[in-house]
Amino acid sequence: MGSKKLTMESTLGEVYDTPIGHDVLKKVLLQLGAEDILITNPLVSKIPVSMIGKLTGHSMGQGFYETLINLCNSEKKAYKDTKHYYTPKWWKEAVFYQIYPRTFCDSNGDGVGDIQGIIKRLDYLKNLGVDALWLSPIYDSPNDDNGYDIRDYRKIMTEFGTMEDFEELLDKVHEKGMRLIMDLVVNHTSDEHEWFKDAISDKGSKYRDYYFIKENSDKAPNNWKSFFSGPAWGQYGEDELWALHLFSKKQVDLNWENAGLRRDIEDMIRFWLKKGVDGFRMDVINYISKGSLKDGDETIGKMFGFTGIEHYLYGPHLHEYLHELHEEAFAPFDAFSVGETPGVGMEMAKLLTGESREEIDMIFSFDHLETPGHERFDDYKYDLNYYRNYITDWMENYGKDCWMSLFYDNHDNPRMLSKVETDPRKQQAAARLLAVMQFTLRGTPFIFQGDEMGLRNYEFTSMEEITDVESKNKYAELCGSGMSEEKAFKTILSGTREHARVMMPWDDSGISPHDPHRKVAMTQKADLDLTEVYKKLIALRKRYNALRYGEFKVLNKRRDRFTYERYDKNEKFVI
Ligand code: ISL
Ligand code: CA
Repeated sequence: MGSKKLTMESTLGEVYDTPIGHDVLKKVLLQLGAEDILITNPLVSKIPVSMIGKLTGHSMGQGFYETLINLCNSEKKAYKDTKHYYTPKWWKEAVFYQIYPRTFCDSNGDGVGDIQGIIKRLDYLKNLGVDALWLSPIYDSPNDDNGYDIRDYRKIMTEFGTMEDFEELLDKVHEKGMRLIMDLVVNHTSDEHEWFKDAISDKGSKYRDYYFIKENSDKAPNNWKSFFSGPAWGQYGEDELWALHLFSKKQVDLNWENAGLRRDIEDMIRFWLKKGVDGFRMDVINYISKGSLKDGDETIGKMFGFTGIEHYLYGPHLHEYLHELHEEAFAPFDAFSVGETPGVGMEMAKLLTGESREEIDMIFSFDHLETPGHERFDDYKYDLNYYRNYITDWMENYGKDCWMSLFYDNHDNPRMLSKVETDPRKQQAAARLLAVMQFTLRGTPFIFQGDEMGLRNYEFTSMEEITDVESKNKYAELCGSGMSEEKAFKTILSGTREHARVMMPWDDSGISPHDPHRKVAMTQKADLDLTEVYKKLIALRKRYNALRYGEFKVLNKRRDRFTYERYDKNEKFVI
């Protein structure tokens, strides 16, 4: 791959040859609903960058090209895969299970899931074949974003229990030979965190520089947009100072350029690792390095929905900060890390997870969650031919230095099964198909709570049933822009994260008697329970090396077909 400096006159092929150019162009095509054949086509690859607009039928501003070229020049060398085998690691062999504690299991009937509820279900999880648990945040929080707005990193959320409950959970998990990872939310804190309170009220506070705080003025410091609607700047405190919040107004972004902040974060991570936690899932970790606070390019903003994103999606110090975290916090404990990295493509992923880079172990890539040209709030049927192409690309090209995660669902998305197949008569087959791929492809499977019970989307009937801040803000925004309430609600229904946050339908005690959605989930489980299928597939994966570390070869990928081989020296599976 090229190493000369790119300019506006460089060709698309040259851009595509740089790791960032590769990922950005792929993402642009995905967003536009086009195929990447376009770029690999020899004719197209000779076209200069400044012609992309013509090629795609979109008019791009000058800023778009400049940003693209600058990003490409910031990282010209692709990651080189040097290995011929996969280094064995426990987390490559493990099956993970994500728990969203609020709706997993309620042990005391107050309507909120809790830590004792999780303890109650450990035998169930062990039995399923699960090796490791990922808990969505359980820290003290005012719950503007259900715990992703942390008020105190070293305290347990009162509704979920106490530190003793947590230690009991951790002990029991370990006693059963399982592992536990926590959620690490360090791109932002709650605006109720002590650091922020101090920072906003006291000009001389050392914490003022822990955030992006700017003097009061009539205009926000830049045009960046929040992921949860509206501008990414809010005004806080008596002096109405501006502070950056990429997510809700109560989630203020931390300034990672401040070395004191980085030391405090490392210290907090070690606090949990000393307790025996086995690692972390790192929330939006690729957003932590904010390059400059310059205005975002409007074309990029329109295309991706979030103006400003090019300044922090893959910021200038990202690798440096991750390596530092690795050295200071993770490595001494041999702890595991998986980064949540929205917008990161395969080449960037290699640079983040390549073994010799010593940054993070694995990432969650999200490009398979919607088919090209669609976004989460569209109502459409997912075409699995796209997933087949996507996953084949990763299987063939991610390399032996890197390892991927395999998942369809999490707490931020509607259920994949509902997207893939809406005909109830075919859902059983579709669910099995998804499961077979998840446990026989190469990578670490992450089950999201309820996948194994065949849970699907929930037919919410009004906005009153929707509690999620993202959906509520988006609804208000849509209605504010002139959309009818009915249409706005339909849009929310297609994409709301609430689908994944319905109380789990346990069929004995441990269910919230107050939960209005429970009945539906119980019916869904009753007609599509997959726990036995999951058990068998997990057991198979555990038994055969070929299914874990084996090679992958596509046999048939004609339309609506996907046949592949997994094999090693001794074993061979045709799937
Ligand atoms: O980037 C996005 C839109 O393209 C979002 O999907 C965003 O990356 C995602 O919502 C980030 O999720 C994580 O951080 C959020 C939290 O609300 C989510 O629950 C969490 O998984 C803020 O902490
Ligand atoms: Ca409870």
